[in-house]
Amino acid sequence: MTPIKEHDGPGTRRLADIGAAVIGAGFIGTVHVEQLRRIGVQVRGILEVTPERGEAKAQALGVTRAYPSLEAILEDPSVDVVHVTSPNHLHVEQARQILSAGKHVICEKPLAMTSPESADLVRLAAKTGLVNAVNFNIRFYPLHQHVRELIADGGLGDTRFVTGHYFQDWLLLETDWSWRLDTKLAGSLRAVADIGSHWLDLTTYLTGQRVVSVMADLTNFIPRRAEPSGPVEAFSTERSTDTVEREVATEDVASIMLRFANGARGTVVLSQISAGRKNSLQWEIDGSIAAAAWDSETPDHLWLGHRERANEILLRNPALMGAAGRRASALPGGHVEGFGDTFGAAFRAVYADVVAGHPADQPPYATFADGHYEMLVGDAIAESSRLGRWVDVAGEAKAPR
Ligand code: SOE
Repeated sequence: MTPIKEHDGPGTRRLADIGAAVIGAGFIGTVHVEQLRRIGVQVRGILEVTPERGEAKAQALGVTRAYPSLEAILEDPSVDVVHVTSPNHLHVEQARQILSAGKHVICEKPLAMTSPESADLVRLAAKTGLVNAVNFNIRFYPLHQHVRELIADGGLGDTRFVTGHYFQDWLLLETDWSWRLDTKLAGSLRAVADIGSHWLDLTTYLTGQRVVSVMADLTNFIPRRAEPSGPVEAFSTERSTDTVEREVATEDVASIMLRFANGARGTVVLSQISAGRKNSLQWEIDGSIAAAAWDSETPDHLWLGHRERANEILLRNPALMGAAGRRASALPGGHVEGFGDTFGAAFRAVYADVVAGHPADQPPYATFADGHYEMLVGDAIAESSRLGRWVDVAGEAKAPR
């Protein structure tokens, strides 16, 4: 594992001095806690919806403190960074308070409920000069770090066609429930905001090309669902049999055509109701001289396609990857790195800036500005589906015809 660069010089913080607190200790919040420990950051405590739930989760995670409130976190001088893994509707206010209190922030995606809110957060973050990140962790599969360098160095030629999918089945049944189905807690987009944002951020990151125009069709197949009493964690099948019927209108599936800034075209299809697909993200990037493809179910394998010689499979191996791929790798080749490891690799990049005391000029991790851009893409997708025509992403130059 590449050590986080700790700058020499007077007054420089060391990673071991840095403290973090995590808001939310559900499925994803727990991964945050575990991966922070993995990279050597002190987890000072967690905050949950109630003090009792916080105490129980702190006990289960072996975390010393269950904070009673966000204010208590912000008053703790031993906390330098706060991770926000609460439901979407809390992201903006919590991130605003964290930045205003002078602490760095890592927020789960999507950054906000609306793009005006995310724009405000971008302005506040820039004003404070604090490290601000959105956890688009999938960038940090080591092979993705390698592919970004490969494409930037012309390894595939010009990017022409970008395709793929992100399929899950955890919301297939009418009895499946998540706060993400409630627009008051999650926002007006669901599959697009929850998993489409990952795929769109990732392909933009890998190709270095922004999506500038979209043509989308969003569809809901399950208009009524049974909401159980009490909290339900993502992918959990444990729930109360005491339920209330709820109307749900947000999209179960999405079909989206894409135009990229350099004239490349693409399509992505999203679904949270595809039986047997537990968390299946696939992409293929077809360039003018070669192609590459990846499947999240075999994350250490990179397919490389050629016209005039045999195709290849690169098995993640620091010895065979570029500097970025090596930096993101924690284990030698053949020792598969997975979903949770990407959080550690992402946090190593973020905390290198925390140790430095400010964001790098062009951070490898997603910043609030990247999170805001994904909100604008979401706006264009929603409008395109409503109008039934191509819609440009606000602020982006038109794609070449
Ligand atoms: C549910 O769709 C979810 O937990 C997402 O919210 C995460 O971002 C994704 O990494 C796994 O699935």
